[in-house]
Amino acid sequence: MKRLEEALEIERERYKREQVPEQFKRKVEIILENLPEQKRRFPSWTRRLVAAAAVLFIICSMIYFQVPGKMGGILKQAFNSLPRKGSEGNKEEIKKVALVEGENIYHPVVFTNYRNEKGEFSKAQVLGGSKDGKWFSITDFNIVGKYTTDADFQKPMEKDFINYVDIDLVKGNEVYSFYSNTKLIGKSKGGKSILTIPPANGAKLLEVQTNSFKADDDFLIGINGQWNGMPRVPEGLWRPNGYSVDLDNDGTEESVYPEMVNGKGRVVIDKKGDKILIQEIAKVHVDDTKGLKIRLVDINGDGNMEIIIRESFYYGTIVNAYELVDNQVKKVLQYSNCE
Ligand SMILES: [Ca+2]
Ligand SMILES: [Ca+2]
Repeated sequence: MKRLEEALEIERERYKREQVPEQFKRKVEIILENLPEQKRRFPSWTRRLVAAAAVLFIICSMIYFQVPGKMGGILKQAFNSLPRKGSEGNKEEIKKVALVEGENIYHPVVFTNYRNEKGEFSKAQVLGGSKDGKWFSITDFNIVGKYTTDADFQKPMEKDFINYVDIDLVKGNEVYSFYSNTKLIGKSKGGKSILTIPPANGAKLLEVQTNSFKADDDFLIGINGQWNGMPRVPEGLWRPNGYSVDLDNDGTEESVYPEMVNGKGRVVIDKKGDKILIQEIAKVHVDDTKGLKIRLVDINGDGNMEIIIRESFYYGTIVNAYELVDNQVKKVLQYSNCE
């Protein structure tokens, strides 16, 4: 740069000596005037580095703020989970990453039939979950906690101790959409898993506390997922606990109802007169609207509606979920706190 300046200075002297026309002199002056500014510029490699950093920053900003839906949620959660100075590890943060905006990858299914003293629903029982077309039971998961085995439960438990456990099926902070027999009631956020083992059958059962809410029904199914749990709306039949809806979306409505055959109670799917047995039930429940409940909800998000049957006895509750595939009924999830 300095050499160029000197060269121009020499040229300028030469112009003076040789009586160069005014317009050429002016050109030299302009070049010389602009020299200090040129000197201030960064070398080219620095400029490239700054430009590359700027482009990278813009791309990251776009991803962080503008990518819609799940991906945006994942990135935000991942960003939020970065260890912060002064925080004690990031175990809690990692757990949050597994949940994208209240959604657990195992899509837990819960039911509730318990009202608190204010008449509101504030806790729910876990029925199981599903992921990538597979059904999951509580027993498919590792459970980590203070009391997790039959033997543990023989030990004395502290007063007011709540047996929170760590299990991938329900991490806490899941948002559940609760459905009644014919509609979506609303959404409620659930807490961490609480493990119980009823002595009657030794089964591992999970309960979650939920934000309390009111409903004009007394048996609700909660799903954790973005899909519509009631893609087709069941219509009540004239008989108790009977509903009609196109369960498997094949264009034909199925009726689901309890009936008595040969002295035995059962729930059937009636496909225009062709009956498919779903489950045998207690005789007393056939005409009973309190002990028996039937709900039709898509609990795994495949567009087909599952049949959830609850039988309630003085000594406990049994809830089974069935799916209808190719006119075959298959039990997919179950809950029982009695024999
Ligand atoms: Ca159908
Ligand atoms: Ca389904």
